[in-house]
Amino acid sequence: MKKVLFTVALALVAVGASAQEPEFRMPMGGFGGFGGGFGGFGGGQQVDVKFDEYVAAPEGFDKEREGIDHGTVQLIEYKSESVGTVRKANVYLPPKYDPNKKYSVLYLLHGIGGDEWEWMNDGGVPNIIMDNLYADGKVADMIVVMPNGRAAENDSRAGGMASSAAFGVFDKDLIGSLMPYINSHFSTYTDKMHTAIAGLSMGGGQSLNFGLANMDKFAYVGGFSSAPNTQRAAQLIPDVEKVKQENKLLWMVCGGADGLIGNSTQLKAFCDENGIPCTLINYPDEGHNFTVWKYGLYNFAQLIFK
Ligand code: FER
Repeated sequence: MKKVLFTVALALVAVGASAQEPEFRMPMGGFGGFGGGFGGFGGGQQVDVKFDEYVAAPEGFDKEREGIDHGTVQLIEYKSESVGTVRKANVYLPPKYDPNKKYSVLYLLHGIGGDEWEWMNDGGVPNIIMDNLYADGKVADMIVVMPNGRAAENDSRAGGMASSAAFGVFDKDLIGSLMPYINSHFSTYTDKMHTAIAGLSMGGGQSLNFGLANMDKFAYVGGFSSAPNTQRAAQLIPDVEKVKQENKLLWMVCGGADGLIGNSTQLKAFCDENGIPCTLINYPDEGHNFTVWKYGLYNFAQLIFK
C-alpha cells in the first residue's frame, strides 16, 4: 500500500501538480523503502558511471566521544523577505567558538520529510560528527547552518510531496535573507571560498541546483542521495568552462541500493564526459538513509575550505 501511494505521489510530482495536490504524508525519518524497489524511478534512465572509491568512515566517527571539547547548537530565527515570515534554522558552533576569529559556513539541508531539526533529531548527529572531526584536526574552522528548506508560510515537515515547489524557491530565502542573517550575527567569512552547500535527498537536489547556479556564492557543493528535484546535467551546467573555473568541489554520495541513484549518475556521467572534476561515491548496499548521509557529512566536511 505504501508503495502504491508513493508511486501515485511521484506521478503527481512528475506532471507538475505537486503544489495543488492533497497532503501526502511521508513516513518520518527517511525512506528506507527506496532500497532497490524503485530502481531507476525518479532518477531517470540509469546511467553507467565509474564510481569513486568508497573508503569506510572509521569506527566511532558518529559516536559521542568523552574527553573532547563539544560544540553547541542553537536555534535562530530570521525574517525571510521572500516568504514574508519569521523562519528558523539550527546553527552548530564548533568547540570554543570565538567571535574574534572568522569561520567558514556550511549550509546543510534536509530531505522532504524533514525540517531544520532533521539532521539533529532523525539520526544525523552532525554535531557529534563535527566535534569528532575537530578533535582530530580534520576540518577547517566552520559553522554549520541547518535551515528549513521549505520556503513557504507553512513550512511544516508534514507537507510531504506537496511542498516540492517550496523546496524549489528556497534559494531566494537562503541567499536573500538567511545568509545575510548568518553573516551579520556570527563571525564568518562571507566569500564563496568560505561558503559551502550540501544536503540529503531533496536537500541534495537543492544543493546541486542552487550551488551550481550561484557559483559566486558557493565554491563547494555536495549532494547526498539527491532526489528527482535535481536538475538534469545540461541544465545544471550550461557552461562547462565556467564550472571548471569557479567550482572548487562537486561531491556526491548515494546508496548503491537507492532507487534515486540515477539523479547522481546522470550528473557524474556529464562531468566525466566534459572533463569536470566530480566525485560520486556509491555507498555499498545502502538505501536512502542516514548511514549514507552521515558518511556524506563526514567526508564532505573534510574536503571543504582547504
Ligand atoms: C521523488 C522521490 C523522492 C521526489 C522527491 C523525493 C520530488 C525526496 C526524497 C527525500 O527527500 O528523502 O519523486 O520528487
